[in-house]
Amino acid sequence: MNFESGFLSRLKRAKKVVFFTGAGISAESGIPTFRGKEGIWNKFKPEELANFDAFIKNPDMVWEWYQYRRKIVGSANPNKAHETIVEFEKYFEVTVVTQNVDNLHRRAGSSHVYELHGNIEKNYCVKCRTHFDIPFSEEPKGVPVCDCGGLIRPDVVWFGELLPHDQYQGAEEASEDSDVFFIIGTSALVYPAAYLPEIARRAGAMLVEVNIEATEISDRCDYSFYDKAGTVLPELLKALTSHPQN
Ligand code: BV8
Ligand code: ZN
Repeated sequence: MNFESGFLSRLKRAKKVVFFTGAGISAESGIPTFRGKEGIWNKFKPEELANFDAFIKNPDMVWEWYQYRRKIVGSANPNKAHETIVEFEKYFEVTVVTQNVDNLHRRAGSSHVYELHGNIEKNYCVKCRTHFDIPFSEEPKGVPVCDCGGLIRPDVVWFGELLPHDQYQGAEEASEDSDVFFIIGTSALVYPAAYLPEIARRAGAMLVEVNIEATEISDRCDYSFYDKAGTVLPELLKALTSHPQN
């Protein structure tokens, strides 16, 4: 993959780089995306599952869906895209802002990660809000109940729920402050996360998309690289570090 010299020189002059990521960055780790051909939304409808009413109406079904996804996440590993983002920390001040709940950026070793939509490996009681961050065994099936009688739910942000204030605020500040804002593996359809690229652009950041296809956000990006994140990012790092002088 060849990178335009204008792009490379602007990236080399950058200090602060944000990587805004979505499910596509974890696709090469074997975790299905939401809206792709093999996306999990094809089999299930988000309104049926990723919202509080669905959970209250059918807690066992929603709990089992998350147990199924936790199993996939548990056997997945960070891929070259996650690992290259960690390498970028040697050359830039890097902030990761992820919509993913799979914990792969942290497991890869990224130092600054904002998790906008929570973390599938964490749970809390809907009544007393006690946290249960240990994995629940697969048996007995069905939603676990807290000692206080409350249902235990995954610590993820469902549709219609507010994002964790500290995470969104931190992500917003990092976006406003960024010189380069990478948009990796996201359809950029889910708000308010999808506002962040616009916030970065307005603040003068260079927007760089990495996706296997064009998205909602493509025409607002300065550069788009259409290939897998696990291919583009390592090649970009190689291009950056093999001609340090120019
Ligand atoms: C809220 C966690 C306040 C749970 C998820 C405006 C403002 C505020 C809210 C809204 C608004 N407009 C609409 C809303 C409502 C809603 C929303 O955005 N709806 C959308 C669908 C229109 N937002 C909310 O409800 C948010 N809450 O704002 O509260 C409020 C309250 C009430 C009323 C108003 C406001 C909460 C949103 C969070 C929902 N939680 N998940 C769980 O995971 O189970 S959303 C889910 O979508 C995931 O978090 C996921 O990360 C996110 C985004 O999806 P993507 O990551 O982009 O994944 P996708 O499959 O779509 O795309 C993958 C991409 O990768 C593709 O482009 C593909 O081409 C690419 N790709 C594939 N392979 C590769 C690749 N790229 C590179 N390399 C590869 N190998
Ligand atoms: Zn409780």
